[in-house]
Amino acid sequence: MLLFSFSDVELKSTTKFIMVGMPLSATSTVKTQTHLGPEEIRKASLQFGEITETGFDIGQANLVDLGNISTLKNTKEDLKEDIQKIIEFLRNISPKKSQVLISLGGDHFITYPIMKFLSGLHDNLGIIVFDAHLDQYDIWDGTDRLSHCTVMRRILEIEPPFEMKMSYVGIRDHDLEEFQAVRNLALPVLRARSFSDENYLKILEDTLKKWKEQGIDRVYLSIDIDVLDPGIAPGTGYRMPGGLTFWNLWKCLRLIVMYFNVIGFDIVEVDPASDVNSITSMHAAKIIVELMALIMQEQE
Ligand SMILES: [Mn+2]
Repeated sequence: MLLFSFSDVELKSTTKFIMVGMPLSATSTVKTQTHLGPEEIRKASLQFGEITETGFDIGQANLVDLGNISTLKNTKEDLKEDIQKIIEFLRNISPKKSQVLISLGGDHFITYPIMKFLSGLHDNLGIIVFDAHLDQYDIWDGTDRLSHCTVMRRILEIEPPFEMKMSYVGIRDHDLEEFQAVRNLALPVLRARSFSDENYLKILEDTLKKWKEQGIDRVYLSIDIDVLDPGIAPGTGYRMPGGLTFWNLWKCLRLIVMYFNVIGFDIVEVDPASDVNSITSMHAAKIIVELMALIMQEQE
Protein backbone atom coordinates (compact mmCIF):
# COMPACT_ATOMS: atom_id res chain seq x y z
CA MET A 1 0.00 0.00 0.00
CA LEU A 2 1.15 3.55 -0.73
CA LEU A 3 0.64 6.86 0.98
CA PHE A 4 -2.15 8.20 -1.23
CA SER A 5 -3.19 6.43 -4.36
CA PHE A 6 -1.16 8.81 -6.51
CA SER A 7 2.32 8.59 -5.02
CA ASP A 8 5.12 7.35 -7.28
CA VAL A 9 7.01 4.14 -6.57
CA GLU A 10 10.29 5.02 -8.28
CA LEU A 11 12.73 7.80 -7.61
CA LYS A 12 12.95 10.47 -10.31
CA SER A 13 15.05 13.58 -10.72
CA THR A 14 11.94 15.62 -9.86
CA THR A 15 11.19 13.72 -6.64
CA LYS A 16 10.84 16.08 -3.69
CA PHE A 17 9.66 13.75 -0.90
CA ILE A 18 11.00 10.22 -0.33
CA MET A 19 8.91 8.14 2.04
CA VAL A 20 10.14 4.98 3.78
CA GLY A 21 8.37 2.79 6.35
CA MET A 22 10.54 1.40 9.15
CA PRO A 23 8.62 -1.39 10.90
CA LEU A 24 10.66 -1.62 14.10
CA SER A 25 8.99 -2.15 17.49
CA ALA A 26 11.54 -4.29 19.38
CA THR A 27 13.12 -1.19 20.96
CA SER A 28 9.92 -0.32 22.83
CA THR A 29 9.85 -0.72 26.62
CA VAL A 30 6.13 -1.50 26.55
CA LYS A 31 4.27 -4.04 24.46
CA THR A 32 3.24 -2.27 21.26
CA GLN A 33 2.63 -3.10 17.63
CA THR A 34 4.27 0.04 16.29
CA HIS A 35 5.79 -2.02 13.45
CA LEU A 36 2.26 -1.98 11.99
CA GLY A 37 2.20 1.84 12.09
CA PRO A 38 3.44 2.55 8.53
CA GLU A 39 0.68 0.53 6.86
CA GLU A 40 -2.05 2.03 9.05
CA ILE A 41 -0.83 5.57 8.35
CA ARG A 42 -0.87 4.87 4.61
CA LYS A 43 -4.35 3.39 4.86
CA ALA A 44 -5.58 6.47 6.76
CA SER A 45 -4.20 8.77 4.04
CA LEU A 46 -6.51 7.19 1.46
CA GLN A 47 -9.45 8.90 3.15
CA PHE A 48 -8.10 12.41 2.51
CA GLY A 49 -9.00 14.80 -0.27
CA GLU A 50 -6.21 16.35 -2.28
CA ILE A 51 -6.41 19.98 -1.10
CA THR A 52 -4.64 20.79 2.18
CA GLU A 53 -5.55 23.33 4.86
CA THR A 54 -3.33 25.89 3.12
CA GLY A 55 -4.93 25.27 -0.27
CA PHE A 56 -2.13 23.16 -1.72
CA ASP A 57 -2.91 20.32 -4.13
CA ILE A 58 -0.97 17.47 -2.51
CA GLY A 59 -0.97 15.59 -5.82
CA GLN A 60 1.62 18.15 -6.99
CA ALA A 61 4.10 17.33 -4.21
CA ASN A 62 6.25 14.77 -6.12
CA LEU A 63 6.13 12.10 -3.46
CA VAL A 64 7.70 8.68 -3.83
CA ASP A 65 6.70 5.99 -1.36
CA LEU A 66 9.37 3.27 -1.37
CA GLY A 67 7.34 1.03 0.94
CA ASN A 68 8.75 -0.54 4.09
CA ILE A 69 12.27 -1.77 4.76
CA SER A 70 11.27 -5.42 4.56
CA THR A 71 14.55 -6.94 5.74
CA LEU A 72 14.35 -5.79 9.39
CA LYS A 73 14.27 -8.71 11.80
CA ASN A 74 12.75 -6.57 14.57
CA THR A 75 14.14 -8.41 17.58
CA LYS A 76 16.37 -7.08 20.36
CA GLU A 77 19.04 -9.65 19.44
CA ASP A 78 19.24 -8.44 15.85
CA LEU A 79 19.00 -4.75 16.69
CA LYS A 80 22.56 -3.80 15.71
CA GLU A 81 22.03 -5.52 12.37
CA ASP A 82 18.73 -3.70 11.88
CA ILE A 83 20.40 -0.36 12.62
CA GLN A 84 22.92 -1.11 9.87
CA LYS A 85 20.15 -2.19 7.50
CA ILE A 86 18.34 1.12 7.93
CA ILE A 87 21.54 3.09 7.32
CA GLU A 88 22.34 0.96 4.26
CA PHE A 89 18.84 1.40 2.90
CA LEU A 90 19.16 5.19 3.16
CA ARG A 91 22.63 5.07 1.61
CA ASN A 92 21.28 3.13 -1.36
CA ILE A 93 18.53 5.69 -1.94
CA SER A 94 21.21 8.38 -1.68
CA PRO A 95 18.80 11.33 -1.34
CA LYS A 96 19.89 14.68 -2.75
CA LYS A 97 20.27 17.59 -0.35
CA SER A 98 17.14 19.18 -1.80
CA GLN A 99 15.00 16.10 -1.19
CA VAL A 100 13.00 15.55 1.99
CA LEU A 101 13.15 12.14 3.66
CA ILE A 102 9.92 11.08 5.38
CA SER A 103 10.21 8.07 7.70
CA LEU A 104 7.23 6.23 9.13
CA GLY A 105 7.70 4.44 12.45
CA GLY A 106 7.87 2.21 14.08
CA ASP A 107 9.39 2.90 17.42
CA HIS A 108 11.09 6.22 18.18
CA PHE A 109 14.46 4.46 18.08
CA ILE A 110 14.41 4.62 14.24
CA THR A 111 15.47 8.27 14.56
CA TYR A 112 18.94 7.09 15.67
CA PRO A 113 19.99 5.35 12.40
CA ILE A 114 18.27 8.12 10.41
CA MET A 115 20.33 10.80 12.18
CA LYS A 116 23.49 8.72 11.83
CA PHE A 117 22.91 8.78 8.09
CA LEU A 118 21.75 12.41 7.76
CA SER A 119 24.55 13.81 9.92
CA GLY A 120 26.96 12.55 7.27
CA LEU A 121 25.00 14.28 4.53
CA HIS A 122 24.35 17.71 6.06
CA ASP A 123 26.25 20.04 8.32
CA ASN A 124 24.81 22.90 10.39
CA LEU A 125 21.90 20.67 11.25
CA GLY A 126 19.39 21.00 14.09
CA ILE A 127 16.87 18.43 15.27
CA ILE A 128 13.56 19.49 16.80
CA VAL A 129 11.85 16.73 18.76
CA PHE A 130 8.08 16.81 19.30
CA ASP A 131 7.43 14.45 22.18
CA ALA A 132 5.82 14.07 25.61
CA HIS A 133 9.19 12.61 26.68
CA LEU A 134 12.84 13.59 26.65
CA ASP A 135 14.14 10.06 25.81
CA GLN A 136 17.37 11.05 27.56
CA TYR A 137 18.13 8.07 29.81
CA ASP A 138 21.69 6.88 29.49
CA ILE A 139 20.73 3.29 30.33
CA TRP A 140 17.18 1.97 30.76
CA ASP A 141 16.40 -0.78 33.24
CA GLY A 142 20.02 -1.35 34.24
CA THR A 143 21.37 -2.64 30.92
CA ASP A 144 19.49 -1.25 27.93
CA ARG A 145 21.36 1.44 26.00
CA LEU A 146 19.34 1.15 22.79
CA SER A 147 15.63 1.84 23.21
CA HIS A 148 13.11 4.60 22.72
CA CYS A 149 13.95 5.84 26.25
CA THR A 150 17.61 6.44 25.38
CA VAL A 151 17.35 7.43 21.74
CA MET A 152 17.96 11.18 22.08
CA ARG A 153 20.99 10.58 24.33
CA ARG A 154 22.43 8.22 21.68
CA ILE A 155 21.76 10.77 18.92
CA LEU A 156 23.71 13.43 20.83
CA GLU A 157 26.63 10.96 20.98
CA ILE A 158 26.84 10.52 17.22
CA GLU A 159 30.43 11.22 16.23
CA PRO A 160 31.11 14.64 14.80
CA PRO A 161 31.53 16.03 11.79
CA PHE A 162 29.53 18.67 13.64
CA GLU A 163 27.83 19.38 16.89
CA MET A 164 24.13 18.66 16.54
CA LYS A 165 21.66 21.13 17.99
CA MET A 166 18.62 19.63 19.67
CA SER A 167 15.43 21.22 20.92
CA TYR A 168 12.14 19.86 22.33
CA VAL A 169 8.44 20.70 22.03
CA GLY A 170 5.56 19.24 24.07
CA ILE A 171 7.47 17.73 27.01
CA ARG A 172 5.38 16.70 30.03
CA ASP A 173 6.76 13.42 31.43
CA HIS A 174 10.33 12.70 32.48
CA ASP A 175 12.60 11.64 35.34
CA LEU A 176 15.18 13.72 37.17
CA GLU A 177 18.13 12.04 35.38
CA GLU A 178 16.75 13.09 32.00
CA PHE A 179 15.94 16.60 33.16
CA GLN A 180 19.50 17.04 34.46
CA ALA A 181 20.97 15.77 31.19
CA VAL A 182 18.94 18.30 29.24
CA ARG A 183 19.78 21.10 31.67
CA ASN A 184 23.51 20.32 31.58
CA LEU A 185 23.47 20.54 27.80
CA ALA A 186 21.24 23.65 27.90
CA LEU A 187 18.86 22.15 25.35
CA PRO A 188 15.82 24.39 24.75
CA VAL A 189 12.58 22.80 25.98
CA LEU A 190 9.11 24.13 25.16
CA ARG A 191 6.98 22.32 27.70
CA ALA A 192 3.41 21.20 26.98
CA ARG A 193 2.33 23.44 29.86
CA SER A 194 3.39 26.49 27.83
CA PHE A 195 0.67 25.72 25.28
CA SER A 196 -1.95 26.91 27.76
CA ASP A 197 -0.43 30.36 27.22
CA GLU A 198 -0.85 32.45 24.05
CA ASN A 199 2.90 33.08 23.95
CA TYR A 200 4.06 29.58 23.02
CA LEU A 201 4.99 30.46 19.45
CA LYS A 202 7.11 33.36 20.69
CA ILE A 203 9.09 30.99 22.96
CA LEU A 204 9.70 28.65 20.03
CA GLU A 205 10.63 31.54 17.77
CA ASP A 206 13.29 32.73 20.24
CA THR A 207 15.02 29.33 19.91
CA LEU A 208 14.75 29.35 16.12
CA LYS A 209 16.23 32.86 15.95
CA LYS A 210 19.15 31.83 18.17
CA TRP A 211 19.89 28.78 16.00
CA LYS A 212 19.78 30.98 12.91
CA GLU A 213 22.35 33.31 14.48
CA GLN A 214 24.52 30.28 15.28
CA GLY A 215 24.64 29.23 11.64
CA ILE A 216 21.95 26.53 11.57
CA ASP A 217 20.06 26.57 8.29
CA ARG A 218 18.54 23.10 8.09
CA VAL A 219 16.46 21.11 10.52
CA TYR A 220 15.22 17.58 10.94
CA LEU A 221 11.88 17.10 12.73
CA SER A 222 11.18 14.01 14.83
CA ILE A 223 7.49 13.76 15.71
CA ASP A 224 6.45 11.27 18.38
CA ILE A 225 2.66 11.02 18.05
CA ASP A 226 2.43 11.10 21.86
CA VAL A 227 3.17 14.83 21.68
CA LEU A 228 -0.55 15.14 20.89
CA ASP A 229 -3.07 14.80 23.67
CA PRO A 230 -4.05 11.13 24.17
CA GLY A 231 -7.68 12.24 24.00
CA ILE A 232 -7.17 12.76 20.26
CA ALA A 233 -4.32 10.27 19.67
CA PRO A 234 -4.74 7.31 22.06
CA GLY A 235 -2.99 4.73 19.86
CA THR A 236 0.52 4.90 21.31
CA GLY A 237 2.63 3.23 24.00
CA TYR A 238 2.55 5.92 26.69
CA ARG A 239 -0.66 7.96 26.86
CA MET A 240 0.26 11.05 28.83
CA PRO A 241 -2.47 13.65 29.55
CA GLY A 242 -1.97 17.33 28.88
CA GLY A 243 -0.76 17.11 25.28
CA LEU A 244 -0.97 19.40 22.27
CA THR A 245 -3.91 19.89 19.95
CA PHE A 246 -3.47 19.28 16.24
CA TRP A 247 -3.47 23.04 15.63
CA ASN A 248 -0.86 23.71 18.36
CA LEU A 249 1.43 21.32 16.50
CA TRP A 250 0.55 22.70 13.06
CA LYS A 251 1.36 26.28 14.13
CA CYS A 252 4.78 25.15 15.42
CA LEU A 253 5.50 23.31 12.16
CA ARG A 254 4.48 26.33 10.07
CA LEU A 255 6.78 28.60 12.07
CA ILE A 256 9.74 26.21 11.76
CA VAL A 257 9.25 25.85 8.00
CA MET A 258 9.32 29.66 7.69
CA TYR A 259 12.75 29.74 9.36
CA PHE A 260 14.57 26.63 8.13
CA ASN A 261 14.80 24.13 5.32
CA VAL A 262 13.35 20.86 6.58
CA ILE A 263 15.57 18.06 5.26
CA GLY A 264 13.47 15.26 6.68
CA PHE A 265 10.99 14.24 9.30
CA ASP A 266 9.66 11.14 10.99
CA ILE A 267 6.33 10.23 12.58
CA VAL A 268 6.83 7.55 15.21
CA GLU A 269 5.12 5.56 17.98
CA VAL A 270 1.76 5.06 16.26
CA ASP A 271 0.47 1.78 17.73
CA PRO A 272 -2.49 0.44 15.72
CA ALA A 273 -3.13 -2.21 18.41
CA SER A 274 -4.20 0.43 20.94
CA ASP A 275 -5.80 2.88 18.48
CA VAL A 276 -9.49 3.74 18.50
CA ASN A 277 -11.21 3.87 15.10
CA SER A 278 -7.84 4.70 13.43
CA ILE A 279 -7.92 8.24 14.88
CA THR A 280 -4.19 8.18 15.77
CA SER A 281 -3.20 6.98 12.29
CA MET A 282 -5.46 9.68 10.84
CA HIS A 283 -3.62 12.32 12.88
CA ALA A 284 -0.25 10.97 11.74
CA ALA A 285 -1.32 11.02 8.08
CA LYS A 286 -2.79 14.52 8.45
CA ILE A 287 0.45 15.82 10.00
CA ILE A 288 2.44 14.37 7.08
CA VAL A 289 0.15 15.86 4.44
CA GLU A 290 0.01 19.31 6.01
CA LEU A 291 3.76 19.42 6.67
CA MET A 292 4.49 18.43 3.06
CA ALA A 293 2.21 21.26 1.90
CA LEU A 294 3.93 23.79 4.19
CA ILE A 295 7.35 22.72 2.91
CA MET A 296 6.21 23.01 -0.72
CA GLN A 297 4.66 26.44 -0.15
CA GLU A 298 7.43 27.99 1.92
CA GLN A 299 10.55 26.40 0.48
CA GLU A 300 10.01 26.31 -3.27
MN1 LIG B 1 7.35 9.81 23.61
